[in-house]
Amino acid sequence: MRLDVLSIFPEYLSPLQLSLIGRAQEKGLLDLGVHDLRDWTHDRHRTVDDTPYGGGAGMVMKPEPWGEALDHVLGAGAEAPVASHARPPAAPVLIVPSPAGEVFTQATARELAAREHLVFACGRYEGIDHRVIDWAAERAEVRMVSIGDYVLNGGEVAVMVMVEAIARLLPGVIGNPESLDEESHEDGLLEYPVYTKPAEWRGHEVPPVLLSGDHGKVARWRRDERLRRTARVRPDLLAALPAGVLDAHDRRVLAALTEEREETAPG
Ligand code: JB8
Repeated sequence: MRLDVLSIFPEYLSPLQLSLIGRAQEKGLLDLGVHDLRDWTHDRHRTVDDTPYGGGAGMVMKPEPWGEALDHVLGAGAEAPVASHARPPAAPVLIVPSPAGEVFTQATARELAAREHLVFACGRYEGIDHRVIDWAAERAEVRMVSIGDYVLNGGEVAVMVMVEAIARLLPGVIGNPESLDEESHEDGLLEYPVYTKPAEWRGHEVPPVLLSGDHGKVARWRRDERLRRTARVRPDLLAALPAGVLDAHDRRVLAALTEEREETAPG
């Protein structure tokens, strides 16, 4: 997979050279290019921003440097407008972090991990002149993406989050890919709590079932803990589960939770 990141703070992206993503690059699984948007300015001050049409606070990123930068990273084949229905499957995806975008989830990470070329455009200030997004949509699949309902100063940190979530899904990046299956958000339930040695620590014991050696009981306990935890912390996830994910035992565990809550409810 080829990744290109465009930013006026390319050094913010240097942690991507470390650890998981750095090793994936060394293994040739990932080819990462980080580019300084100012390389595509032509004035003495390397200007990337200007005042907003219509007035208002803050500055807006000028379209011209973005156009030249995208010409460069999208490369040949991106010159002519291509209708969305006519775009080849290997067409690049342009990801634009924005609090106004669709929410990035594990499903988004899986979709993007299946693509050949991802380009990330990191905005700053009040964002990028919207004509850049409209123009690019004729050349690439464009997705404005938010990593959550809070506001950052720019897209760089959001890109780090997305690149880590995507890169770890690529074949060969994670040593033990089985560890990907049972984790939070892969099947709509949160992960079960985990423990290691010692069996007793500062007066807190490991749940005895985990020391029992009964693999069936351990699996059932873990499933119950995932259900209980999801119901408690993320009832929205539980409500969104597709039909058929919960079996009769699961539903009994959840019904028992509701009863416990009603018994202890005040009044
Ligand atoms: C300027 O919170 B965010 C985000 C905030 C931003 C820009 C991009 C993303 C650009 N502010 O996801």
